[in-house]
Amino acid sequence: MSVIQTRGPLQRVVVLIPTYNERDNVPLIVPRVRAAVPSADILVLDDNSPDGTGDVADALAASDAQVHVLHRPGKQGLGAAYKAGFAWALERGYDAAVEMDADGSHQPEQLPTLLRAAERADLVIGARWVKGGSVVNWPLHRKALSVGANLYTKVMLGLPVNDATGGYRVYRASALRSMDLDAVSSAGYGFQVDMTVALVRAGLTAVEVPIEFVEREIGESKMSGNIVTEAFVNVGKQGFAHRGSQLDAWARRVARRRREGRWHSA
Ligand SMILES: Nc1nc2c(ncn2[C@@H]2O[C@H](COP(=O)(O)OP(=O)(O)O)[C@@H](O)[C@H]2O)c(=O)[nH]1
Ligand SMILES: [Mg+2]
Repeated sequence: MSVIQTRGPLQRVVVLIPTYNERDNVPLIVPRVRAAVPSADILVLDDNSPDGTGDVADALAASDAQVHVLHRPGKQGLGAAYKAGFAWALERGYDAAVEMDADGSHQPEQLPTLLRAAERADLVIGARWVKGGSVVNWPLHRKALSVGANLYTKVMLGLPVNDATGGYRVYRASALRSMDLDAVSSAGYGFQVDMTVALVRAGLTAVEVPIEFVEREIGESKMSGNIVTEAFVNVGKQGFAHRGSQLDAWARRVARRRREGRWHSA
């Protein structure tokens, strides 16, 4: 990681909350965010949820000028929703965009700590798999999947973070502007990994802050086999490309040293 510089406090923050069938969670999460960080705005990114989440969010927005809703035509995945949210935030001149699940897994009460950390980094990841981080109410198979996915990602991509799949994040707007967001292709959970890769490629810094992740109590997870497969295949492809280019660079170095050695001895 390069030298950590103070980047200054964040004045205008927007919390992006993607939703798909979260009608009972939205009225809980929105007031919690408003109470935890009263200055922050909220943008609910709803993919035309069949359960009417969009209407519930509209009702909240109608009574609070700091709550906004972006209605999208249909279910296009978490990544696509966030990319639309980033564009919305950048157009409106926010200093930072927060990623937060609607289901209460990412506790708004921990957001002030994440925002403070963002004064010294381009990206802050609320991390489960670091000292002080934890997961509440996850069955063993979900824990194993997450730990395994992070290990796989670390081995394949060599990223300088321990929870590359974590979805509770703060991005500084300046970072989003300098990242190649078009290169971020995953629609599902691989999106978080792709974003981390894009950030590191842009020469930016990430820090991790331990969080307590609480499994949802209401509604259903949208995690599916397809989403896991997409992430696995994409990380694998990028990993082979990354490790391949490292091998290539190493082979070139060896060849150069051999040539130079020959010249020196000639
Ligand atoms: N807009 C939108 N939100 C989604 C989509 N898929 C999942 N989400 C939201 O993303 C967040 C995390 O999803 P969740 O199902 O809780 O995944 P899990 O925590 O990994 O089990 C929740 O707020 C979901 O409502 C989608 O296709 N579009
Ligand atoms: Mg969840």
